[in-house]
Amino acid sequence: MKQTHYHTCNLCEAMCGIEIEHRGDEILAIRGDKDDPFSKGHICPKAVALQDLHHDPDRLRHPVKRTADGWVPISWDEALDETARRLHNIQEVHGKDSVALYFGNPTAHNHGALFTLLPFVKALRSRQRYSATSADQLPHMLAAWQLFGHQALFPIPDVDRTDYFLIIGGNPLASNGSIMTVPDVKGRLKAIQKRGGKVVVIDPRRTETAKMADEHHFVRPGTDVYLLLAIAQVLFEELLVAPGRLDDILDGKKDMARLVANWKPEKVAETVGLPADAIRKLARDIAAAPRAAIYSRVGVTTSAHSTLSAWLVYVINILTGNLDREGGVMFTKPAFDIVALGALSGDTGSFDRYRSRVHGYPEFGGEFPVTTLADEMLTPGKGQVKAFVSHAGNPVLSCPDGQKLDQALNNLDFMVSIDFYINETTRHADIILPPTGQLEHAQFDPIFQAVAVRNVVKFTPALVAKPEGALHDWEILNGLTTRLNRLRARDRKTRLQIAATDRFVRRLGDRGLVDLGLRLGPYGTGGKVLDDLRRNGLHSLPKVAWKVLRGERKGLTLKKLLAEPHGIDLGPLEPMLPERLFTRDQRINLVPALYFRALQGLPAPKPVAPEQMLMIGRRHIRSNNSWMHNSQRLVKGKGRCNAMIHPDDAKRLAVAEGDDVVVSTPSGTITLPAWLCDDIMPGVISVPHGWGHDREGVQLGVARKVAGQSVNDIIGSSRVEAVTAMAQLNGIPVTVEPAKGAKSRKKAG
Ligand SMILES: Nc1nc2c(c(=O)[nH]1)N[C@H]1C(S)=C(S)[C@@H](COP(=O)(O)OP(=O)(O)OC[C@H]3O[C@@H](n4cnc5c(=O)[nH]c(N)nc54)[C@H](O)[C@@H]3O)O[C@H]1N2
Ligand SMILES: Nc1nc2c(c(=O)[nH]1)N[C@H]1C(S)=C(S)[C@@H](COP(=O)(O)OP(=O)(O)OC[C@H]3O[C@@H](n4cnc5c(=O)[nH]c(N)nc54)[C@H](O)[C@@H]3O)O[C@H]1N2
Ligand code: SF4
Ligand SMILES: [Mo]
Repeated sequence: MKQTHYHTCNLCEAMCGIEIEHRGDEILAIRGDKDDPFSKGHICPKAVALQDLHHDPDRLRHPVKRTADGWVPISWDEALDETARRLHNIQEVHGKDSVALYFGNPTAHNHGALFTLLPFVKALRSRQRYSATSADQLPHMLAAWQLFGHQALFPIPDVDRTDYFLIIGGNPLASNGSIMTVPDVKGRLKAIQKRGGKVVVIDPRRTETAKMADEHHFVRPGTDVYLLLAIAQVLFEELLVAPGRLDDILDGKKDMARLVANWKPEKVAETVGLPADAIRKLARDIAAAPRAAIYSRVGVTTSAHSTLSAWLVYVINILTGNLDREGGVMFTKPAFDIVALGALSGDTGSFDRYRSRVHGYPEFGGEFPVTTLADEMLTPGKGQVKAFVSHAGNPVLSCPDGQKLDQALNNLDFMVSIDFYINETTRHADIILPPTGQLEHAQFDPIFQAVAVRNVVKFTPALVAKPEGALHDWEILNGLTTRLNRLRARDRKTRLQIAATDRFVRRLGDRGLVDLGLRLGPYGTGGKVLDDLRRNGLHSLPKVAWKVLRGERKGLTLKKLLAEPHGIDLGPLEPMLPERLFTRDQRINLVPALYFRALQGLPAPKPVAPEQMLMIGRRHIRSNNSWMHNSQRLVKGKGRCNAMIHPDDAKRLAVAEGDDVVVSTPSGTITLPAWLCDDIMPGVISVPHGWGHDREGVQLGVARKVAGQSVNDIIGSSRVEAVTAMAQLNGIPVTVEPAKGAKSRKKAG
């Protein structure tokens, strides 16, 4: 029988509602859900490819173990028991920190994994924790923590009401938005223009977003910090600073004025690549706009000086009165309030409480930056990493010096991956624990609902019942946690407690946890309970949980949410300050000491030598980091793993369209076809990441054929950001040469 199921696409951050027509397990069509109050029918080509994931013959459906004869299927009990035992034994011999963990991007899109990840981390008690955070949004989190007191309290552009939207280092038309959940971003940008507002883009490439913008300015990669300092300088010099309502809770305005006083536009213009007048005009336009939102993303946070740049963007919003006002940047009020719930455990953020063994890099939020992951495995001595757990990640392709990590993973005593593909990273595992696929589990987005441009909430059940013998991510993680804790328990009482917790989690399930979170949230009825929990500590949660779940049903509950298969719109963003601040005094200090020091260490701007090529990344609407290349419908057509280069540079280097070029850094070389295009700033080349699938043992039939090269094989891990040591993935100095002889097999484009 033909059926219709409503779901939420979880491939990127936009949370588009989809309508799936299916006959049992067979998917007949995937369309946008017109009745989803948030996405209103919008989808991108990736949603349609969800069926390819669902039916993909390469997707693992049972645990596998590596043997001399290749991968063999094993039972869940065997897989979980052996994994826990080996991790435990290695920690017994080599210490807690001998096991490293890495959580990848899709972890954030899987509520079950998010709920069970912390207990698992706690069970391992290793300081060797890593995630895609340090290749992505760490600078935003650091700034949110320092300014607003909570690392997950992000100011979100109020796109639907702004008059002036300045996008720095983001390309939402390709990425569909990030730390800004905004389905149909194109439609929403057009709406800004229609109501007389302006969209302005600052990017070294005339991107898809730049092309529809009212203004686009090229910027030299890695120089945003100078541009932002100059904008702030103009605001002070021309008396355009007007924080408005927030002035009463602001500290450090005078310090800020002093700090930027020397950064006149003339001082930075040549380095940044923008005339001083254009910089002044930007500052004046931001100040003059009735409501402006200034937004920065990956191009800024994974470039040089990302700590300072991310902070300055928030500061400029504050100085111009655009923080927490309609049409500016605002705080979302999510139904499942992960921000408040996170603060319950006292965990609002941390930095540099301890340092990494090999390079002495600072911890952030309990994690080390991925720039040291391979070296912690390769460098002998006390504390060397001997075992590795990866969850929903592919660090061999996504982290700098990928080829080094590729080798390091070969030399481990044990590795386990929780993933449904045998990819460039998981091929090194001893055991792979595959969770259910995107349509086999329910979908709820505690993170992305909390950064959405409207207050929205939605829960969608799985399309199909969990296949026989399959486990969800949360069941796998909980299974490992329980086993690890059991192995460590010294007495009967502890063992009984472990069993009770395990029963609690399994009985509650991911649904129960969502229900609990909704009831405790601002639209539920559990606000008072939340206060109690805050006072009494999280350990009282299991007791409190049952009480809340059996209690009143007036506010929002999962049951009510399930009755609305298209989701519920909870209205536009609302001013939330100062109440929402997590700073001790509920005030905002514009210049926390960390930034003051960082600014003292900022090198003077210097123009780049004309022959120096700088490499940046590029995202494409039909791709998703490293893992959607096994869908024929997404990779078909012209190859996309190529080097975009300006025709002037190509001429100087004697490179023609489609020629193979060799791109090199001290870390290595890759060879890929050139795509001549004047959308890129002269002196800059752009190469996408997440390719390079033709390695031995990778079991991705379609991806292997399109293969490409991994740009992270030549992005070194020693170029780190000065404050946080996080990865620098954009603005990499490279040498570009025509490959000798051979023409590329595939034409670029
Ligand atoms: N289709 C698709 N969507 C995705 C993803 C994907 O891989 N594919 N990935 C998802 C993930 S994990 C994330 S984090 C988000 C990222 O979302 P975005 O941040 O919007 O991602 P990008 O498209 O990489 O945009 C970064 C832009 O920064 C520019 N840039 C590079 N260097 C600099 C610089 O020094 N200064 C300035 N001003 N700009 C610079 C680049 O040219 C690029 O246009 O996208 C998510 N959505
Ligand atoms: N040069 C360069 N490097 C970059 C970037 C860049 O712009 N340029 N961007 C960086 C950014 S922003 C990010 S976020 C990282 C991403 O880097 P990673 O998170 O390391 O890599 P992904 O490609 O997202 O890998 C996702 C893996 O998760 C698996 N997976 C998918 N869904 C699930 C699930 O529900 N459960 C489980 N258990 N597994 C699942 C997939 O099979 C795949 O193997 O890359 C970073 N690397
Ligand atoms: S923009 Fe595309 S990938 Fe992102 S949620 Fe919507 S349909 Fe899915
Ligand atoms: Mo990301």
